[in-house]
Amino acid sequence: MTFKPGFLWGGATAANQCEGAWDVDGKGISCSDICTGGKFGQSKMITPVLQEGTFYPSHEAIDHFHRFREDIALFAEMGFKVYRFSINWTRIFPNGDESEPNEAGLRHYEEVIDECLKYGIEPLITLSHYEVPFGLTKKCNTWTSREMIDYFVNYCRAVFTRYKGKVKYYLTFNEINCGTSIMGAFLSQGILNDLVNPTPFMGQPDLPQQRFQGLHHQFVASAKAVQLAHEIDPQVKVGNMMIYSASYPLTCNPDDVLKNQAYNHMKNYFCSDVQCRGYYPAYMDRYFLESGIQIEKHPGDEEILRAGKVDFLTFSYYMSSCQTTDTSKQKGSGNIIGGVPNPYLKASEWGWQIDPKGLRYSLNELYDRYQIPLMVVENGLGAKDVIEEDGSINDDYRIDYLRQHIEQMAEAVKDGVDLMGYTPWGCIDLVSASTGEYAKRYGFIYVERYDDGTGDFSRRKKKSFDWYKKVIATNGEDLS
Ligand code: BGP
Repeated sequence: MTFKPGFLWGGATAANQCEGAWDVDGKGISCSDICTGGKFGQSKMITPVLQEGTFYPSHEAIDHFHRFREDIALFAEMGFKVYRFSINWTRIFPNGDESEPNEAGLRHYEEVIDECLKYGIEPLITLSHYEVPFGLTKKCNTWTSREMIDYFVNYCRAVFTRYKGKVKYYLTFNEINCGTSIMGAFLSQGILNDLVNPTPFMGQPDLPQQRFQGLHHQFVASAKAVQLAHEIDPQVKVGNMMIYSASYPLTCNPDDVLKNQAYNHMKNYFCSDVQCRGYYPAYMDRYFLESGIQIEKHPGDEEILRAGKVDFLTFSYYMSSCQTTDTSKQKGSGNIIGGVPNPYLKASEWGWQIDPKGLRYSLNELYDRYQIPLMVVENGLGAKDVIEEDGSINDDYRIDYLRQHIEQMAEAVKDGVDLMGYTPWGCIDLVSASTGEYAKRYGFIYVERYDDGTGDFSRRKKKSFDWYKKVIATNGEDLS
């Protein structure tokens, strides 16, 4: 058997993309709640003042808040061993800075956790998944400010204390290294410099000084959360989470090789180096110096980082790209990762280049670098699904994608990688993080909800549902 006994097979979601119920039970507004819908090639908008009559996908999402029992029952039917979901910070602390938590919010997630445990499903909780309280954007421009560390730790304390004994696995910040890119300023860190006018999601003027200072505050907050979790419950394991996109030099020209190394340092390794090793990597000094970025660190921060190293490393893996200094090469059309296309790979409809072998390569690179357990907590194919006349959804393209990635995970395990589990993204259809669409579907379960706001939220199994059930039942041996 390739995958170890107890391998954590499951699926992943995020609160803002599936829950809806955006203002129920005292929930505050989160940054995702002020984003309109969009589509590939047409950016969603950030509207600091909510507009009457505008469609905000997160407000109802797929109504998982009210239907979590039905959804978890379906996950259990597939045999999930783990369900990765996030807690929406604004359900617990509506504005983000209150001293006491909102009991209704805590109770809701307790019910979700209990529902998982009822089926023997391990909850894996992301503490912050693109859901920064908008109240904190208004108060202190979120992670640009050091105050955020205390707000986050206070929130974590409420969560760790309440779910002690029930939850064994937490992740601090979803795709924390998104903050090394322009897109991460608002999506990941909640930074917004114009609180009046609507701004295109990808069009906010970029201030790298803010993002990198924000990352420093997140590193310290994450390290404090790791220590706090261990203090409250020594059984708990806390991981980091990053977006990992394998990157190759386009040619063996040493210029391309060096450019690729610099890309990897910045995008793929900077954050995990800090969170797994407990200190800043030397290569960032030169970048900061040459970019005029000054990170304000407080006395004691270095000790905190060292003492708050993560127990395991998790990452999302969707695609890969190439780097070159040849300016005649066209950039890829994918909307998240830069770089130029790899001529050996095909892309999804959204321009994400599909590269299963890159997952094996990535797992080996990461395990060799950090020597701690790894988990793939997002992977999947965003695609348009069609309901046939007989009601079936034959998503063979998704099965092929997942099969090829699982095959490569198995190779990586044989290579010696310590892999804990696998939670494909959007195990139930939900709202896209980058484009705000429903049309980009990832799930084993189809949700009748569409970009024009129609649909009755009903659920139906896709062909991939039974396929994944078999994969789990055979612990990844039968991928046919
Ligand atoms: C990751 C995010 C998820 C998720 C996924 C797919 O970046 O952590 O929240 O949405 O990507 O991306 P998208 O929804 O843009 O297709």
